[in-house]
Amino acid sequence: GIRSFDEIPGLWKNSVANLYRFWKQDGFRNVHRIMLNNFKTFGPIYREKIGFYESVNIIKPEDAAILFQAEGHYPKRLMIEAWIAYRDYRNHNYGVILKDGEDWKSTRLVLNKQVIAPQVQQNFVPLLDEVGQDFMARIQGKIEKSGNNKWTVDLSNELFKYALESVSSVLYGERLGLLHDHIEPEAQHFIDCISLMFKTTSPMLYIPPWLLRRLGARVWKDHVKAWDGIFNQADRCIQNMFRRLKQKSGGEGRYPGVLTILMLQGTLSIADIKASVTELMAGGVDTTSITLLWTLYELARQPELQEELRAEIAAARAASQGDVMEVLKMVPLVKATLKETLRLHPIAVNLQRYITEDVVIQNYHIPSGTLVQLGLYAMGRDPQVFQRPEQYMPSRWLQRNTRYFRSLGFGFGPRQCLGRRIAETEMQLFLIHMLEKFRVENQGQMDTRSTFELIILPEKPIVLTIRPL
Ligand code: HEM
Ligand code: 2DC
Repeated sequence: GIRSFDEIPGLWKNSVANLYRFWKQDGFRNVHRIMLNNFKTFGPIYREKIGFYESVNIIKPEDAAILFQAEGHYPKRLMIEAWIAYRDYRNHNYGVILKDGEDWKSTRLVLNKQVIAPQVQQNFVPLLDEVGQDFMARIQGKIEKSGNNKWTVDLSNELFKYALESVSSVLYGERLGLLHDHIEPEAQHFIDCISLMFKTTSPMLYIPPWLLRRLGARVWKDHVKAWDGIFNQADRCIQNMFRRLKQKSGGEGRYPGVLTILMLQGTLSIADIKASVTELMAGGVDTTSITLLWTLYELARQPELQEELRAEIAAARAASQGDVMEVLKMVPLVKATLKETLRLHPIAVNLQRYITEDVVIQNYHIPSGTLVQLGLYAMGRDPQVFQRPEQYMPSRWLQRNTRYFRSLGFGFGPRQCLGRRIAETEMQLFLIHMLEKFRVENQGQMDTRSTFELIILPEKPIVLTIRPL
């Protein structure tokens, strides 16, 4: 017979005690490791309640399929209360990340056409390609300045700037100039605010922001400061475009960027456009840069893999006769490399939905309305899902059996990552240019662990050495 919801194993009966235990384990930074441990203890499904956060957790691709079939017409993921609280506090509109129901759907459909539809990629490619080339020129400059034909560096801030320059070029159709030697302090402040915003969000997953606000907690104050910095800078960029738009009409036929198109089109209100463009700008920095950093970290450990990728890229270049769009169609191993990075180092520790119908998973009945989470980090490391999961091996993605609900780094379905097309294009172009010009090495250091600050990121700086080929 099918077992009941209350028979699901796990720690959910005393949420206050669970929060205390969680806190003692430094759980706020170890969410991903605690999750691995829970699947080991309880099996492929467990129920959990920590403080105010209640969920059912699953790990198998087959169960992910059931979850996403039950997501309904308006898929709803965990609402990040802290992000909502900030917007309410400052009277800002919700953007696409925080919207819900019909309001989410109609906004998302308008944005889809400009940001994620396959046809728009050709608009992004020339912009992102140029940013990629500029980044490589910057590295070359650093190498030359060093005097010993190499550059040893923690690339994270360089990659933040690369990512922000990339996403801004697509949103605003013009360059911010973040790859120059001297950048505006506001831009660096924006980057710092995003990291702080993520970091201060994680405790507020378990303890509600209204409570922390009433207690005058530091974490709430820092969170507000961080979002203020983000909104101010995004607003400055958006206002700039407004002014330009009023001055001159028609920009010599070149692609004007997502923001201008949305404004000229007039389907979304100005407040809605601002809210979603701010989210896209903020969502486009740490995500792609950290994924690229992990990729370089893994490639530094496998020089042979770098060679294999170089060969693929060289062949694609030769066959494409200068057309970058064509190159992107001929580099399956480059794409597999990024998937492999997201398997071992996903940005999102889990994917979640409030299910809209009753389902049966692992022979347990789960009622409609339950928050069900697919443990993406744990699935990527499950030997029953991926053979030899500890091995970084992009070629596994070129086999057929890796297709079914396994490549989920950007989520799934109509609520998947809106920035996916930008992210993938930006990261593919980065790797192509990087491998065409440089070799990446490490200092023979040991494994770098990750930490949870809402997104998963390296616990310690990753130092790499870059040499010209
Ligand atoms: C949502 C991952 C880059 C903007 C998401 C989700 C994931 C994700 C897992 C939730 C999807 C779901 O619930 O099914 C990633 C990864 C990235 C990345 C791994 C890069 C490696 C970006 C970029 C942007 C962005 C570059 C902006 C340009 C968004 C937005 C949503 C989202 C707006 C919410 C969409 C909605 O609620 O309708 N992302 N993301 N992301 N992401 Fe990304
Ligand atoms: C964090 O348990 C862990 O792409 C929670 O670009 C569940 C959860 C819910 C939503 C996820 C979040 C996790 C991680 C960060 C994500 C977010 C949805 C979008 C966001 C995955 C897994 C992210 C990083 C966006 C952020 C855009 C923001 C700056 C406006």
